[in-house]
Amino acid sequence: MDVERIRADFPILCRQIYGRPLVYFDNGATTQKPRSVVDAIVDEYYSVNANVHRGVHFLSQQATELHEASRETVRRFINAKSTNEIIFTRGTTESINLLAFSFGEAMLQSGDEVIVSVMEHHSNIVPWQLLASRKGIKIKVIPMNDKGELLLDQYETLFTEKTKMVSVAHVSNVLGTINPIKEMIDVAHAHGVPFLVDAAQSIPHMAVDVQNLDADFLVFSAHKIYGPTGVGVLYGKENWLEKLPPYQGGGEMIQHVSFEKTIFNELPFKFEAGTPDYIGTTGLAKALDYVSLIGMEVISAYEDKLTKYALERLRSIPGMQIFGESENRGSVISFLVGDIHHFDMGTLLDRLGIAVRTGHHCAQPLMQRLGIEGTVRASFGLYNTVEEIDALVAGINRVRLMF
Ligand code: 7TS
Repeated sequence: MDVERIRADFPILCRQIYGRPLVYFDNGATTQKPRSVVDAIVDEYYSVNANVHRGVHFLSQQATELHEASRETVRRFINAKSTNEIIFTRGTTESINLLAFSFGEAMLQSGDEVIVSVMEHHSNIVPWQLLASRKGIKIKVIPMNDKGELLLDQYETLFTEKTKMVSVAHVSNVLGTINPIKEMIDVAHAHGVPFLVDAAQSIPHMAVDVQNLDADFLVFSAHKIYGPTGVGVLYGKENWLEKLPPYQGGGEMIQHVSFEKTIFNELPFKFEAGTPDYIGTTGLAKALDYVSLIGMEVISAYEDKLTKYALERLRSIPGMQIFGESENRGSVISFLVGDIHHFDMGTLLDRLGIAVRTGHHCAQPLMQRLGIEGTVRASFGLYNTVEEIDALVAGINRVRLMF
């Protein structure tokens, strides 16, 4: 992988921050965008823009074709069986809310149980809690060991005849743990329970195949995979989505409306009320084209090398404590150094042009489990380099000497 050529595709990487070259290590929060994505968005606004699905006129048809071609690009990227299984949303959070609402309405009754894990992002906790307060369901939590690995034997014991859904992150946004999601899906299916994969932190870093995983539902955000903000995906097996009621009402999701009765549209439109972000979906498709051209396996291998190097270098820093020591891990590294507050570390690294995230990373229950308030988090993307990791290590050492 020619990382310098890749970097040249991302104009923002040329920026100087406080007179130093930007080192962008906040990819877990959002990624930077290649020129091809931004250009596609600008081009569509300048030359194609019209509302989709409703117009007989030329531009509307062209915009609709682009929008539906993007759905096909997403289908191919995650190897779904049909474009009917690809619902466009605003992002991971909306995808999970959509499913929790819709699945909850149709399938759950008071006393039913949903299983999540201790390392979930708030977006995969709070929608189920809202459902819990509305429907009286119970949330059960898969615990982990001190290395940040889920305890699979305990997971198995959580199932009862009341279990109706399992919803777990593929990769932890704090620990970097890659959960054995395929194995976990098999266990859920053995109990006749569907499984939702939160792929927000896996989709940018590895090949994800919904048929191979046999995932019932899978969600992700475009902005974490070099695409635009405001767009995301809910994948669902067609036989599940057929059974579920709409999430929101409005245009696009209906076939016919009278004041007596409304007939809902077919999949996937049943779940897409209102004007979709059809320009955003073009941006998402361009981003998927971009990473596909490099190859997800190539990206995975490169980031793996980078992460191993970073872990080795970081571990050599006196007082370094890394949270998440799973064997199977992605390119997210959370740490604390001595008793330096994560916020101080982040602020001082920023002065050196290094962008890291600090805080609880929207995973407060996990922070509780770890017995800390927050961490510093460096998360890598395909354009990061070994030299940037050296700059991070030098930066941390500099901050360390100041305290
Ligand atoms: N699930 C996981 C595992 C995530 O990491 C995130 C965002 C979400 C869900 C929500 O995604 P959204 O696009 O709907 O916001 N994670 C982070 C993060 O780690 N720092 O900022 C956002």
